Amino acid sequence: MLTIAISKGRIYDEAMPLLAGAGIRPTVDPDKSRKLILPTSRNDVRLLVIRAADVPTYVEYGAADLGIAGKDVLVEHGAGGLYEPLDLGIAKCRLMTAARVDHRQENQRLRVATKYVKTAQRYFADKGVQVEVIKLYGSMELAPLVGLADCIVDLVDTGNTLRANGMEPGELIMDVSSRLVVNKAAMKMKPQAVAEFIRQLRDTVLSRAALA
Ligand code: PRT
Ligand code: MG
Repeated sequence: MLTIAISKGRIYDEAMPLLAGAGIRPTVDPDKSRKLILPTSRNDVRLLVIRAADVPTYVEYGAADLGIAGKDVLVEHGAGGLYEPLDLGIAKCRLMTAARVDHRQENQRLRVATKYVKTAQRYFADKGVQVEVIKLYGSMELAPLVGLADCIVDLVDTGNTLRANGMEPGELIMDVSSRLVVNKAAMKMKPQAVAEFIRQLRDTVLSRAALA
């Protein structure tokens, strides 16, 4: 049995056509069911539907053999315990700093609101900028509007969310896309099943890239 961890929403929606290329189609719709373990058209494959930030944890501990997660999540988690054999080229965006269009720094030490605490700390430390990082769990764009922070570190795709809130992108921290991650023990315990799955997924990703 291969167990694949994935999050609902944009990653799930964009990954399904790729999994279909490996003959994997969930037989239950996660938006219509409360099931967290989804059976698939392949008897030897099941999906775990979990929060995006939890995917590396399930894979690292071997509760899932494989997972699909954004590079943002993997960098923040620290991907040391995982193999990352494949860039799936889906759910693309950029991790950026952003501030109010009329930004004035209110605080002596730059205050940065983000859910990417470690990544933000490392980024500013590398630049030699002293910051105070404030951990949030979502809606980072609000923080500078109400004086909680001078700027944010968040994902940007179209920029519409920033614009709608009187903010603008600043510096690029990293380009983000979703990656396949693999538990290191699974690679040794189920080498054939894992290698075959990676190969099928890579073929699908490459043929899609050739069409694009
Ligand atoms: O939503 P939930 O709290 O359950 O968890 P999550 O936010 O971690 O999950 P989800 O499904 O929203 O995001 C999962 C992954 O999708 C992220 O880890 C990224 O790798 C990837 N991804 C790609 C994005 C975006 N694009 C994206 N645009 N994740 C979030 N956004 C958000 C962004 O945070 C901001 O609020 O969309 C908004 C910006 O979009 P634009 O188009 O307005 O710029
Ligand atoms: Mg979200």
